[in-house]
Amino acid sequence: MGAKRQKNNPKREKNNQKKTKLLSNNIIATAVGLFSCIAGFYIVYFSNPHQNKVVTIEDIGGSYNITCSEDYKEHPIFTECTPIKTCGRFVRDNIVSDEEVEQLLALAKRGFAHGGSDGGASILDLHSGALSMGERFVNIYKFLENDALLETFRDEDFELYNDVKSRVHKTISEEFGIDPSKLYLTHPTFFSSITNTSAKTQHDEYWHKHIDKIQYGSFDYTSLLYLTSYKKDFEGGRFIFDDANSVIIEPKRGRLSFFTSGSENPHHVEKVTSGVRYAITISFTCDPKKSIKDPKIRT
Ligand SMILES: O=C(O)CCC(=O)C(=O)O
Repeated sequence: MGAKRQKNNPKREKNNQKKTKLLSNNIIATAVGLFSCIAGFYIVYFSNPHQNKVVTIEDIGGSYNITCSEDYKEHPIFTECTPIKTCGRFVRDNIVSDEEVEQLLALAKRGFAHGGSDGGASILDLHSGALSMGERFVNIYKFLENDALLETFRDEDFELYNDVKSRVHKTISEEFGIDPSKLYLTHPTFFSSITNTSAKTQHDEYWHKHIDKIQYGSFDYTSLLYLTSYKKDFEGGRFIFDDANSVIIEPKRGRLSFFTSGSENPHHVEKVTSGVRYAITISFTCDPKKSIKDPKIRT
């Protein structure tokens, strides 16, 4: 009966026709969307041999070479050092001992105890003295009284820090075939501490994809020495190279990762979801004008 009434009502019939047209348009759009998703899935599936699998740098042998980007050509070139022909990524787990990691971690914790960012990502730079504090930075060498400074930073800690830096310098020089006297420590080289506290300023937003050569200018070789371990001391916070295979480095105590700093190595750090992630970023340049000196306690 209802059907008959509808048949006799031209306005309603027109509405029904409109609805049917809309419905068939929606079905076509859904089908096209579904097809694109399936096609997209197959393209990714077949072009990425590591699909559905976390590819850690260990899976691919701890190191590999990649083609250098053009970034370095926008800066002075030092033929014996600048990464023009040889670029790559490495991980080494045997550069520092467990005891040395503990000593560096204790040093970092004592330093950060005097400040710390309100937004969860803090830095402590022993070279310049920069320490995150609230939403800004202070110079810890000016901020602390002499006694507090000497209690926080002991001579033996600075000796170890400089010694570890020299070992990292030697390792990078050897792996990339650079004369060590042509490779220099550069700014910024710093301890970092990351928690899951929400970011308050741009400085706290460590998780964006970036390229060190573009972000910092002076960097030619970046290294990271991890002082705490993924899954043991913190969750999240893995280091990810943002290219086709998204190769992942899982931080662990004493693990050194190093790589050329240009666009061949775009990367980001996942958000830390719990615990505290401590690391040291140790940066090297081929430009002697951009070199920095080893830190000294400045009382
Ligand atoms: O701490 C890390 O693993 C990387 C940090 C980083 O990407 C940076 O400081 O530019």
